[in-house]
This record gives sequence, C-alpha cells and structure tokens, in this order.
Amino acid sequence: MNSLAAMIFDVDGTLADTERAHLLAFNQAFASAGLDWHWSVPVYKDLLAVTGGKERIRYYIDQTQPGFTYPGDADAFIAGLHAEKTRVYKAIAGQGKLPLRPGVARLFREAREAGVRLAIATTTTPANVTALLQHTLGADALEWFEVIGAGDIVERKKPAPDIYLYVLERLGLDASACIAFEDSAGGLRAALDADLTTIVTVNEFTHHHPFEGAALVLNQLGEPDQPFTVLSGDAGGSTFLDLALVRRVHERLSAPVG
Ligand code: XBP
Ligand code: MG
Repeated sequence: MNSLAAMIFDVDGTLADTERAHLLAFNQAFASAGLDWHWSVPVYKDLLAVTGGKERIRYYIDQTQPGFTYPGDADAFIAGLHAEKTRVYKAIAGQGKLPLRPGVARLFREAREAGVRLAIATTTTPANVTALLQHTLGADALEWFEVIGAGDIVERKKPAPDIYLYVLERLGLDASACIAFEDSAGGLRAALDADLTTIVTVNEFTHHHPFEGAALVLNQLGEPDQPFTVLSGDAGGSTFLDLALVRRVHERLSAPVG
C-alpha cells in the first residue's frame, strides 16, 4: 500500500464558491457582445453539466438558439466571448470577492509542513486559477502547487479522467499514492476513473448530485470552530478535515481488500 504523497484539488466549487462569479462573467460577456442571452441560476445549474466555458457556450447555442447565425467563424466567435468572460472573472477574483472555502488554506498549510505534495486538476482557464490563488493565498501561491493542470491542456475535459491522468503523470505518482478533492458528480467521475480515492465537499450548485464511490461526502472541509456535516462516509468522529483524517481515509480506501 502506498502512503499519501500528494493531494490533488479541483478548483471551482471545491477551493472556493466561484460559480456565481463565473455566471456573472458569462452574462456580462453576452451583454458586452450585444447578445440578449441571460443565464439564470437554475439554467446555469443544468449548464454546469457541460464542463469548460467555451464548451458550455457552444452547447447553449446549439440547444437553445437554433436560428443563431455566427458572425464569422464559430470557434473564433466563442473564443472571443469566452476571453471577455475570463477578463470579467479575473477582475472579480482580483477584487478579493472569492474567498477560499473553510478549511482549504489550513489544509494546504498542513500539507506543506508535512511534505505532502499539492496539485490542481481543473477544467477552468489557467488565468482564473492564478487569479484565485494569488488573491487568496498571496503572490507566491502558485509555487505551493507542483502541478497545475487546467483548461485546454487536455482535449477531453471532466468527466473524462484525462486531467487527473495528466497531473498524476507530471507528479510521477501512482493514483494509489494520492487523494483527490472534488465538489461535483462530473469531477468525482473524472477522479474515480483515474483510480483516485476522492473526498467531496458539496455546495449550492452540487448538493443534489449523486456521489456514489466517494470516500467521504462533506458539506465543507470545516475548521475547529466550524464543524463539517458528514453527508456520507465515515469521518471517525472528527468535526473537521485535517491531514490526519485525510491520511486515515486514504489508508482505509487504498488498503488491499480481504
Ligand atoms: C468548473 C467548470 C468551469 C467553470 C468555468 O470546472 O466547468 O468550466 O465553470 O471556467 P472545475 P472556464 O470544477 O473542474 O474547476 O469558463 O474558464 O472554462
Ligand atoms: Mg468543481
């Protein structure tokens, strides 16, 4: 059995509640382009099943705007809309409006002190990850992460396992030496299909998702003064997720059966 060598984190919904900011940014980009498209929260909840912003815009056009004529090349048009969306999102992150979820910074620090390696596996645009991490953890935050797998670096986004496989390869580690953190069913699927033990923290956009196969499902990582609620799995009586509990979950799930 491999002991825990690295923790791999999803970004949106896991490190921070970012989806309302993504939604605002999509809608602002549509308005700036003179489009009368406006995604409500319920519509966006469904659209989140399509991972990746460019893919989400394309899906929306294909499904709901049958009469839409692209002004020129479709890929270039979507890329332009998405670039404006990224600009707006980065500005929101830069204003410090996207705090990390409870327990995230503490767990990062515990890992760094213990020599457990950190990595990111996300479908979001790399510039969004940089903006979020630097404005929450400080200017040197990117150095905390040995691998940042993000955006278009792999062809197939989550729920395909590709981004996790990419990160594992770059870390030079077997999945059995790692644990993943996710917030959505699609993210969990990606991690499980990369053979990763996975802890899920849900949020307003994902609490209704099915999480079969997760090692532990929590409402948040929690803090000593902000206990988590265990939604499924065994937290052994703990009230927040520290590195010791991560190690116990990892050992239990990666132990040979029988
Ligand atoms: C969440 C996503 C992303 C964001 C938007 O991915 O699906 O597409 O909603 O980001 P994850 P972009 O939870 O894996 O981070 O517009 O930059 O794609
Ligand atoms: Mg996510």
